[in-house]
Amino acid sequence: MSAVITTIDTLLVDLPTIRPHKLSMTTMACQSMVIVRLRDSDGVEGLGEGTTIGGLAYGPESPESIKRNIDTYLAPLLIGQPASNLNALRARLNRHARGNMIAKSALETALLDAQGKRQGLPVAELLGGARQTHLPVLWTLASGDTQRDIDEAFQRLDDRRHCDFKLKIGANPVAQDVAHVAAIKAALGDRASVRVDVNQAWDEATAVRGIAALQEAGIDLIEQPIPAREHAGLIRLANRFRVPMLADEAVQDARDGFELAAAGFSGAYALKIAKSGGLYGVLELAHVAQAAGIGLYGGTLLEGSIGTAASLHAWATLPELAWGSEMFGPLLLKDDIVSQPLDYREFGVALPRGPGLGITLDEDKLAHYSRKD
Ligand code: MUC
Ligand code: MG
Repeated sequence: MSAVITTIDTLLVDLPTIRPHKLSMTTMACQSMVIVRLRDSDGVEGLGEGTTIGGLAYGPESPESIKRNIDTYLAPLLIGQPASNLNALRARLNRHARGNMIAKSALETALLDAQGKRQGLPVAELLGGARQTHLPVLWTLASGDTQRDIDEAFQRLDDRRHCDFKLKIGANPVAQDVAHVAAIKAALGDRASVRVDVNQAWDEATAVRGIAALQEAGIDLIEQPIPAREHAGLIRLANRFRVPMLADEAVQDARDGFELAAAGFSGAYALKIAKSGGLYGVLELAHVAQAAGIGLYGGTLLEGSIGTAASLHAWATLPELAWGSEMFGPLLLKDDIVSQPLDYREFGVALPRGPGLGITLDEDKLAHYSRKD
């Protein structure tokens, strides 16, 4: 008889960051993640992670709402169902629960991990097979201090850890942000690609001024300069400047990706399993982007090792990520809850091996960092 889903437990885990991480809408000192442990009637356990940035600063789901909505609404839809028909389970969740993409992503990750373990296959193989096993990873400079960011960048270049850098801007007046970015780019020169993420902080007129100066300073990519829903404005900016635009908050799923491309956007899309409700949804978006000639970028909501591994299994199935990836979440955290950390080297990260996600929990660390409410 095929296995059914028997229990789904969720835990809130708070891990401190190695330094303050400053974005336009929040400064993080710790990352909070919801860890999902799903068990099936054949004894197989699947792990998942649902993580966002800064409570409600990034989007409508908070760590606490993700946990509560899984416990109250989503887990009961899955308990007792056959564990291996992922398409049917995904349709069931989407039919009975709107939105809650991060929570759905955490559950889908756990279902895929369990299915991979059951079949003795890595998640990338369940998704058709890996086309790359070492993925490029950039680093985000976001200490809030120009000299500290420059020192951090040189350290990572010297360690052969990262050679592309993303700068978080938008919290300060545009002239101050531009001076900060230009100083970092001037210090790094041709040794590194420097990009910026404005996280929706500018209006279009400010974006025109800011992007003109950033293009002049040699910046390679401008991420989400204006609010997510201003698709027409993003298209105007993409047409106006030589430096490409990266749509992040503007594209959640395949439908957004289709609409933006059909309306004339050129540039790149940031893929995030959390935005698209899981690995299947994010690959649908990737395939729409590929059909429209839009570049791909493997994005993160600063997940820990479980969410990062899940994303890597999805990105590995794609032929090419024109803009690489930012799957550095675990490196921003002081500690980890897995027994074997991801293998970061040579400016990238290795796709984990082994069945499922290829990740094992460190139960002591998990207990230590779990929120005790
Ligand atoms: C975002 O908006 O891209 C990715 C890297 C980082 O530092 O923040 C995230 C979120
Ligand atoms: Mg972004």
